Amino acid sequence: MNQNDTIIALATASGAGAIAIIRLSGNDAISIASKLFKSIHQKDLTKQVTHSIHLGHIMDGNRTIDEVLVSLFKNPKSYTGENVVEISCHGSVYIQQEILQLFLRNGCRMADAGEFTLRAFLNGKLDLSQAEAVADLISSDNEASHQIAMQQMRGGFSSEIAKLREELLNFASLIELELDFAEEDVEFADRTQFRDLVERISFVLKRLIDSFAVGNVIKNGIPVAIVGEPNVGKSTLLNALLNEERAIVSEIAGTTRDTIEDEISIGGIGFRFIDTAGIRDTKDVVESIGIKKTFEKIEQAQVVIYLFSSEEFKVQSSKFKVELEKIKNKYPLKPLIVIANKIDKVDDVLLANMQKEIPDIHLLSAKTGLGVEELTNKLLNLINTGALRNNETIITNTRHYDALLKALEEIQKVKYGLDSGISGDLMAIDIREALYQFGLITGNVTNDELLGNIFANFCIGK
Ligand SMILES: Nc1nc2c(ncn2[C@@H]2O[C@H](COP(=O)(O)OP(=O)(O)OP(=O)(O)O)[C@@H](O)[C@H]2O)c(=O)[nH]1
Ligand SMILES: [Mg+2]
Repeated sequence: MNQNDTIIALATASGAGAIAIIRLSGNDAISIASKLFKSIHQKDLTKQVTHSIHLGHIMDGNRTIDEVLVSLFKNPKSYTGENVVEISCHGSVYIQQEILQLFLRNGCRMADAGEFTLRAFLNGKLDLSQAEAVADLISSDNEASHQIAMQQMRGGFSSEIAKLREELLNFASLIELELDFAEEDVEFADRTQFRDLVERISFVLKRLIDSFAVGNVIKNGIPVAIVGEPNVGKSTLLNALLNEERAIVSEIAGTTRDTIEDEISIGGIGFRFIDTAGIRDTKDVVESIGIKKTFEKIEQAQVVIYLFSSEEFKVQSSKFKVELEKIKNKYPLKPLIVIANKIDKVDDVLLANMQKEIPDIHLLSAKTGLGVEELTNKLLNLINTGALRNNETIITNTRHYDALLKALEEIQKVKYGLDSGISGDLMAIDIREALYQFGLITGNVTNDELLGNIFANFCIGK
C-alpha cells in the first residue's frame, strides 16, 4: 500500500440514490479535482480555503458529466489528516462510475477497504481502538451497540489504557535506571507506590475483561432459547416476539425439528430468539437430532424460556414440574423464565392454582399476545445493563480482550515479582511485556499484519 497515492472511493452505499458522495484523499486530491471540476464562478479549487463548498460541473474534456458540489478539507484538518475532497453528485450508478473512472484516469487510485481510516490512524487522527470503533459504529444496528461504539470512538477506552500505560512506563524507566546503578544498591522506584499502581492496573484490567461478557452479547445479540415439550406454543411465541410469521406453527406435536433463530431489538438491546425442537422421548431420528440441538442451544443461551401449556397443566401438572426441575438442575446458573402459555384456554381458578404451585410463573397467551410485553420487560431486567446505563467502558472487541488478558497475566507476574523480591532486571522484562500488550490496543505498537487484519474488515470508502 503506497501512502503517497491519492485514493478515491464511493463513500455512500452502492446503488442508485438521491445523492452519492465520492471521496478523494491524498496530497494531490485538490489539484486533481481542480483539473476536472469547473466552478460556475470560475474559481480555482487550489486557491480556496479549507472547509469550503463549491458549485460547478465535473468535466471530461468538453463533456459535462454532472453538476456537483465539491467540499474541500485541507491537510491536516480532515478525516484522514490529508487533503480531502468530497464530491456530492447525483446518485445514479452511471454518474458515480463515470466520475470514478475519470478520476482514476487522472492520477487517483481506488482505495482499499478501510484505507481512509487507516490513513487517519497513521496520521495520528485516531488511535487504533478508535479506528476499530468506526467499523463497529457502521455495523451497529441497535441503541446499545451504537452507544458502545460511540464511546470507544470518542476514546473513552483507549484514554483509560493510555493513562495506565504512561504510569507504568514511568516506573519501567525508574527500574531500568536502577539497573544502571546496580553496584550502588539504590531504589529510584518507590516500591509502595509501585505496588499501588500494579493493584490499580489489575483492578482496571479485570473490570474491562469482565465487561467483555456483556459487551460481546450486546454486540452479537443476547441469545434467548425457547424450550419446552412439543406443541406447547414455542414457535407461536417466537412469532409473537418477532412480530412476524417466522416459524411454522401447527397442532402437530414435533413441528419444529431444527432450531430457528432471529434477532430483534427490544429497548435498544439486540435479542436473538431461538425456537427449538420440543423435548420428548422419541424414536424419530431427525427429531432426536433436533432435541440434541435444543440442549446445545440451552448451553449457549444467556437466558432460557421454559414454556408449558396451561391446558395440559390441568391434567398433568406434576409432569411439567419434574421437567422444570430437570432443567434447573442441569443449568443451575442460567436465568430461567417459566411460562404458562395458552392462558386464553383455561379459567381463572386454574390460573390461580398454577401461580400457587409455581411461584414466579409468567402467564401468557402467545396466540392472543397477552403477556408478551410483560415478558420483554422481564428480559430487559434480566440483562445486566447496569454498566451500559452508567456509561462504563465496555469491551466488545476480541482483539482487545486478548490483549487485556495477556496484559493482566504480565501484571500478575510483576506483582508476584514485587512480593517475592525478584531482581530488577527480571521485573523490567515483565513490565515491558505488559506495556507491549497495552500498546497493541492503542496502536503504540503495530505491525503490518495487525493493521492488515483490522482494516481488511472495513468497507471500501471508509
Ligand atoms: N389457544 C392457544 N393456542 C395456542 C397458543 N400458543 C400456541 N397455540 C397453538 O398450539 C399449537 C402448537 O403451537 P406451536 O407454536 O407449533 O408449538 P411448538 O411448541 O412450537 O411445537 P413443536 O414445534 O411441535 O415442538 C398450534 O396449533 C398453535 O396455534 C395460545 O397461546 N393459545
Ligand atoms: Mg415449534
